Amino acid sequence: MQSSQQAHIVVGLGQSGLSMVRFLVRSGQPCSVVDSREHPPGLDILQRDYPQVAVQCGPLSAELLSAATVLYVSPGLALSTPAIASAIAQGVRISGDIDVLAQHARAPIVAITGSNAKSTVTTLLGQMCAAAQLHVAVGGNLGVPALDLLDDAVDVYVMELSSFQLETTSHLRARVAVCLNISEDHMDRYLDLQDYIAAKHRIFTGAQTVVINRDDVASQPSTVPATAISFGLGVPQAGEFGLVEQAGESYLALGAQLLLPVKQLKVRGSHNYANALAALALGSALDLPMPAMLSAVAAFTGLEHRCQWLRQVQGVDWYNDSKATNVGAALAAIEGLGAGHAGRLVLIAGGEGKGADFSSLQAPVAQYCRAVIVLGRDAERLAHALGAEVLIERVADLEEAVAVAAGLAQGGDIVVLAPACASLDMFKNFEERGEIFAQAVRNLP
Ligand code: UMA
Ligand code: ADP
Repeated sequence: MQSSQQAHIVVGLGQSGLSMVRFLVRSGQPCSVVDSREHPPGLDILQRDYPQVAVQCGPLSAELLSAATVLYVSPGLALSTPAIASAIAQGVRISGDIDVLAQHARAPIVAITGSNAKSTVTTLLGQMCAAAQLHVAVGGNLGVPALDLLDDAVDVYVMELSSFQLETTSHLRARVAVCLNISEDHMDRYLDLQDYIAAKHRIFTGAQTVVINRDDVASQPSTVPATAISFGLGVPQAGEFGLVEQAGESYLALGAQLLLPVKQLKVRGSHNYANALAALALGSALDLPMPAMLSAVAAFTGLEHRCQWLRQVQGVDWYNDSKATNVGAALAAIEGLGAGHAGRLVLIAGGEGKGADFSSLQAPVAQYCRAVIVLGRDAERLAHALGAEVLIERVADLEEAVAVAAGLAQGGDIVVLAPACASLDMFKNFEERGEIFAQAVRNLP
């Protein structure tokens, strides 16, 4: 293990840690790695590709970390982890993969955070940039780790950033930054909602332009610069993105200029219109041509596991919203799908609740749901929060949930998996949860 005062230590050996090592080795900077797990996921790759990089697995040593010059901390590790906190107290510099990307990228960075819709808006903006013939790199919290995208041929980086990544990022200076929305998430990691919001708002540090959500005050920076571009579901003022009703039709609009009737979008629900408007605002901050942006919006079919329609069985529509890993996303599904279907939703929910308060689900569930099927670690806590106004069924796994839902739903109903919880108590990730659900739905007679 490196012991000099110039030590650069990568803390955590998941995807971010490995990409950090790849970058440091490529740039000729000596580094070592620590991970609190005995068998971190990237260990085999590290030992095969970088035998010269020392690695120490098992409980983190405060003494070792405090002797470093810089710690590149992976997002899955809180800075309050005692060994990291004590290194910070000794004056050790903290960085992370996004911070390093920002210091080395030669092209502008679009930085996208928020409690929900990050992946959707990041992907859509990436498609807008591609439609505008730009060489665009899309990734970050979504897909490819940031430093694996670093390339001088890139014209623009479109980066989805989590609050965890932002905690270790001090040099972002994004060309344009947005916090799409705020609702409670990751309460097992933050002291309270304000602490979580403060991490999210780090995205605005040094940004040239910001995009703001007019409908969500908590998402807005404390000082809104004059160059800000806004989006929201209301009627837009000049220079703002919003929705305009004309002759019984609703349009995406820029001020008074009608851009596209929402019925031409391939995704439904007001949250998806907000996402399209956010991407248009970000694209306009990059000066993308409007026709290219609108062709991407019209072609966008949404992402898998996000309120995705699966099939209709005996008049019942089945949706997979496995990515609804927090209460805000589950609310968007219940209210979006439930509009016009009061009392006709069968909701499948539960999992690892991340310390969330589920009480805001009670009223919409009572209004829209015929029944709720609960499972996973926080099933009882969720059932308790939903109260006695709705039928609640408890099940052991997703296959049973699908069978019970099929028995409860009647023609014209909607069944949706929108867990309001992370998947990690029962599944590898939300994708695996969504795939198992979709398979069970495909198996229905
Ligand atoms: N861990 C330890 N000890 C360590 C290091 C990590 O126990 O020493 C644990 C963490 O607590 C966590 C897991 O290992 O449970 C993974 O942590 P990590 O930091 O190694 O994660 P990576 O593999 O680098 O993946 C991270 C993001 N994961 C997290 O922030 C937890 C991935 O986002 C992201 O795609 C990837 O970097 C590339 O940028 C995933 C995610 O769940 C999809 N993100 C959260 C979310 O979207 O809600 C924030
Ligand atoms: P993120 O990357 O922030 O998790 P995703 O685009 O993957 O965002 O969507 C996560 C969840 O949030 C999905 O359940 C999706 O249906 C829901 N969602 C998408 N857009 C919004 C929005 N504008 N407001 C609330 N929930 C949304």
